[in-house]
Amino acid sequence: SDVNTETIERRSFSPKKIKIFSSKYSIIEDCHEYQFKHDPEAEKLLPDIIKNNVQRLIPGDEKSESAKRAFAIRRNIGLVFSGGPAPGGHNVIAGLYDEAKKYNPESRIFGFLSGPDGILESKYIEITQSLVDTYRNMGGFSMIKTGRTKIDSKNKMELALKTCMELELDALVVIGGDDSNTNAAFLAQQFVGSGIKVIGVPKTIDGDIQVKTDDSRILCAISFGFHSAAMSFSQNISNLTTDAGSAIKYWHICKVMGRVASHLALECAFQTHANLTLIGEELADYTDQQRIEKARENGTVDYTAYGMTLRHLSRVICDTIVRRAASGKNFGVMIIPEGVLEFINEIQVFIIKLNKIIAEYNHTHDINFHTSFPTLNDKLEYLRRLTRGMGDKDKFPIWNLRDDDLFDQLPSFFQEGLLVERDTHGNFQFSQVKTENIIMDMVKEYLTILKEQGKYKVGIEHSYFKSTMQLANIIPDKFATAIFKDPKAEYLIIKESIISLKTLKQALVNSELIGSDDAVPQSIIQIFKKSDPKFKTQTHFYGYDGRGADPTHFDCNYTYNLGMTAFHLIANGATGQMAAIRNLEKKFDKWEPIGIPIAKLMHLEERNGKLELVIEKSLVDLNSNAFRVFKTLRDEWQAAESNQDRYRRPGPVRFTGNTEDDSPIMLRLNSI
Ligand code: FBP
Repeated sequence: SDVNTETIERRSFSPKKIKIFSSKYSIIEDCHEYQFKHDPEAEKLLPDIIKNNVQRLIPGDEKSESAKRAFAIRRNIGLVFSGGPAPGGHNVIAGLYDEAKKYNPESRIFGFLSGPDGILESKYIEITQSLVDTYRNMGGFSMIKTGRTKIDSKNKMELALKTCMELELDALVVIGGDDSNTNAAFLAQQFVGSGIKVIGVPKTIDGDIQVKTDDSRILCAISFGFHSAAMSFSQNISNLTTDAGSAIKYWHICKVMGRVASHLALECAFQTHANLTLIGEELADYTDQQRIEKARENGTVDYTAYGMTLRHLSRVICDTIVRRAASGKNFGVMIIPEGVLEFINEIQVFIIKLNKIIAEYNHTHDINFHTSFPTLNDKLEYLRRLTRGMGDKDKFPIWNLRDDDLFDQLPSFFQEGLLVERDTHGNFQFSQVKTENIIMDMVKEYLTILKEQGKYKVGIEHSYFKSTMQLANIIPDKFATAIFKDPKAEYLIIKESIISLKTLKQALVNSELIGSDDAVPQSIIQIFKKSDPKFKTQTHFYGYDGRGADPTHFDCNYTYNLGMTAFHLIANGATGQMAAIRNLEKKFDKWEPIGIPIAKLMHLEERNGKLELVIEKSLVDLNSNAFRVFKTLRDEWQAAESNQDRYRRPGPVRFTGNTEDDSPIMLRLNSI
């Protein structure tokens, strides 16, 4: 059969319901205590929804006739997935469907197919009970599929309105990330006259939709799908820590998704205690104090001293590798966030410049940049023409000889990566760039230098080495030499940076471990050979697999309640709001369904070379508890000075039982 027991159990699992959803009706209460500093541009572009407040759903009067009427209306509700899949999406549909049918079995729910294209092309299906039951608590967005089309032009807005009017929709629910919720706000504004409500739902495994008020009160701690993806990645990474410590010959390099923010990498670090985890936001925050001071003394500012360079990053990574090797561990597990390059100053400059060049080209020519210049060479030639003052140089003074020079030094696969087509929202597509190879190539280069300098050596197990050396030190020399010949030789090889058999012999003679006429004993040659490190890596990408994982218990409950929240917001007449659950970081009985005004979350951001009004992404906050705890513990996880690794086993993704953590570790730390 195609259906196993796990699937049957999943389908029959009933998520918990927040208490308010057991009351007969809900009403909306405006919460004026939550304020946001919004962008003035949002007032201009979204005048009808910018005044929305945060809304809390509270129990309504059970005897109220008007509430009874409002809830019992027969409604048509459309819903659409937008952007990358995220575990739990089907439960949003289930929550909305169950609630809509509960109040009026005649209500109809339509699912637009393949993302926003389904709205533009009027392609949809009616969601039925059996469809909902087939997909309850199941991962992916396969029920109605998804897509990344943006409804941005006047024409597309009109097409969207036409489809929704033809279907006589009362409301449209957009289940998507920051860009899709941005889209939801613009649709809500566009639909004002039609009476069709638009509600957003915060989805993305990247976890970068988090909403805080001006005074830092958390309204939405994380988007749905994050926990499941993090748990799925973590299980795989944890398996690799076991492999690394067993085979003792590989560094496993794990790139984890998160187009920009490093939340997933941080959560995986907490879940697995991998030896090294890079957090992009921290790299951007780095400052080179010496260079800053030097420039200050000269009365100048050295802009390159702010933020970490690629070269410096490779040094930081090498430091961990070398230190672990010195205590006998020439293996380990490293987590690299997919979007790390976004935080490297020199790369970010390239991305912005190339975004502008490509956007300008598309704007001034009838043909798309990538169609005009299909191969990498064509593209490079075009850039060179700009620097030589040919082509459209006047229009693109931003690309100069220095850029050309620096760009030339990059490996061609990376040049190609930097020139890949932007997505429909104008985002750079990091998932298509082999970030891990760029970084690891530089690491390998530097390790070779360190090896030549005798600084990268494999020591023997730390505790053994330490205890025998301690013993050797307290035993009189003449006995020590006889008894501890090998450890002493080892000590020489490691600490005295012996890098060739010739210098080894000299060092042994100088330390009187052998006579000048003696041959170097085989046992010592073996130690020397063992200490000669080979840096071997295996790279892995954890992304699409976690996006397609089944939802965790946390995400099953979270998304089902989000679906119900979306219905109650609609029933109460809300529009331009994002359904959310407050207190997610606390125990379930504290969860509270709310609506968040999307327009107030907007700011101006560079997209496709222009400034656009979009929802601000939430990045890892370096002052958060979670990051501070990570900083305190990461040295222990690196285990450079001990032979005991501190790996943690998070176990598999589950939706029931006691083995899975209740919620992301990051969330629990931030709520302390
Ligand atoms: P959303 O923001 O749409 O949820 O997508 C996030 C993500 O999973 C990123 O982590 C990743 O960079 C990107 O999607 C990959 O997208 P694509 O499916 O277009 O390759």
